[in-house]
Amino acid sequence: MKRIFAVMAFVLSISPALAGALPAPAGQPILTISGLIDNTNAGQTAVFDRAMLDALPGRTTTTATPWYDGKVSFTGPLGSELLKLVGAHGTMVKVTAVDDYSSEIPLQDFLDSPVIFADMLNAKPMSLRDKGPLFVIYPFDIRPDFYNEAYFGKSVWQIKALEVH
Ligand SMILES: Nc1nc2c(c(=O)[nH]1)N[C@H]1C(S)=C(S)[C@@H](COP(=O)(O)O)O[C@H]1N2
Ligand SMILES: [Mo]
Repeated sequence: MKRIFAVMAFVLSISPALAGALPAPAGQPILTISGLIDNTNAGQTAVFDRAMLDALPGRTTTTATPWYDGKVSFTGPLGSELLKLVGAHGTMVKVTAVDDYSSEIPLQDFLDSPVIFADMLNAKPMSLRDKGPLFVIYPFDIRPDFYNEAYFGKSVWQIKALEVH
């Protein structure tokens, strides 16, 4: 029993030190995450440059799309890994683009399937003109049932911010 209390005291004492321990970006920030997150590096928010995003486990999704000619390849960090890194809790992620278009994506979508925040198109960094710097890409290659208007609407391009709520 004494041992259990000792372990609990240890866990309680390290958790405040871990919360918020996210390194600040060295490069130009391209994404800001706010809302229900435990780990921050800029006030109440977590900001990311491309290198921080590319350091996360990712995926390449090769698929036809409504937006480009023929099959293209998208590469970027897994949404699940990004949201885990910031300690996201809650139920929804509001994804906002530079044109202020936004879409609400259930947090569960990121846990159920390998949705990525693509930052590369055909292995090259995605420019704003190519719908970069970040584009939500559902795994249309392994989930053809996602290939419909409901998921196209969640496929936000030119992303600048996420708000977890
Ligand atoms: N940044 C941004 N992403 C966006 C949109 C937008 O207006 N801006 N429209 C969304 C909607 S509602 C859909 S259905 C698809 C539309 O793609 P399309 O206009 O090429 O058909 O992109 C989604 N992603
Ligand atoms: Mo749409």
